[in-house]
Amino acid sequence: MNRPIYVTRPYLPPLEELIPSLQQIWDNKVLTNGGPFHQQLETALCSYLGVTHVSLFTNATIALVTALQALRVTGEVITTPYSFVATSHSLLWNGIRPVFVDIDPDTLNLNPDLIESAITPHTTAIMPVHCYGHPCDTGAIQRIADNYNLKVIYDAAHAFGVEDDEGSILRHGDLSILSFHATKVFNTFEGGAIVCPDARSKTRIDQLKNFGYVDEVTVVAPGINGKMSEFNAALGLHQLNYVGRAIEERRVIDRAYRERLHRIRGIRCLDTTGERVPNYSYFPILVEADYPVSRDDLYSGLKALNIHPRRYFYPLISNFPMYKSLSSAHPNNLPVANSAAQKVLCLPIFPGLEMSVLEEITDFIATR
Ligand code: T4K
Repeated sequence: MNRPIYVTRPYLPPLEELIPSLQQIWDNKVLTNGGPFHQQLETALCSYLGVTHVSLFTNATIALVTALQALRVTGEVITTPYSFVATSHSLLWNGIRPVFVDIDPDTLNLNPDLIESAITPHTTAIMPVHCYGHPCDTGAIQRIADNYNLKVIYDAAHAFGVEDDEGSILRHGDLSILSFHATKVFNTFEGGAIVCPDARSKTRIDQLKNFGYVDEVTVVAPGINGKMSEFNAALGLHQLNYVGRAIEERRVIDRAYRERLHRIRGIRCLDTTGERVPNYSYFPILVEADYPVSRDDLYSGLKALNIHPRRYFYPLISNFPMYKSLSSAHPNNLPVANSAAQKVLCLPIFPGLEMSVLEEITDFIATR
């Protein structure tokens, strides 16, 4: 396989399949603002994901910002430091103070047992992340939210297609946000969506992503421009035909990694027991203290072979300059997250990754 080997590569449908859709866009000259491909992709995603309402966005970051605005979230929001920085940036963009709570050592998701003690009179919502597509403890989080009258917005950027025993995990909470970035299981180059439970919420979200316009002369809120273009939507419709196959290829890779890594002392793979239908979006390993070399030595060793794993999520969000002065960002408050950020390495996983390369990676890990 051609080097370099990246942590992920986007899956793309055959180019010739796209041409008729592009021709249609060229013919009808509707390029954006809720055109026919946009409508079709929303409908197709509802059916694929088993949800009732989807509002497409230009990316997940703008969708997160809009979701908070849609629910009129203010004050303080409890969230995880162990995520991509977009999660808490969406709070700052709304003038909301993030309150970081530590993660569970097994799932690396927000630890529900620690949420209650972080609630103050200013808390209005919880923003957990289904990290690597592994479901949060949605039942425990909802019980706390109900007790304290808090909203729950799930950052489900990694969780396309993931199901628990009762269906899509996107049904949990008040809103869930998906990312369709090039690096995700399902991509529209750039893109994202808000999954919402009812038509009323979708109408408000659709207005907020279109500058707050209700009609030609009425603007009800300082909305943003978060609309997905017709090109991205058309691409998404074609991708949807292949995503099942792409996830199956990921499953085979996930299984091969687990089989080859589970006997190596000091290497821990995360469980996927929380989901009935996983999506294998990432393959994180934790390099523990009894492994012969440090995580960073392993990382550099693989890079020297032109193989590029990633340390998602290092540095921790709470250690970035715009967050580290928050009292909840102190490392003493977040021991599990700080430790995970020092140990994690996400190995390459994507459709088309050759078994010989996977074996080279696992052999290298086994022989340090
Ligand atoms: N919430 C969570 C929990 C997230 O993880 C993210 C994004 C968001 C919210 C926000 O979603 P968006 O607003 O992006 O929709 C990447 C992605 O840019 C980002 O979307 C993703 N999470 C994050 C975890 O990873 P980088 O800076 O690591 O990406 P980059 O460019 O280094 O790409 C990683 C590898 O992927 C490259 O080494 C090669 C490969 N690649 C990448 C691109 C862009 C390709 O092969 N082709 C490509 O076009 O952030």
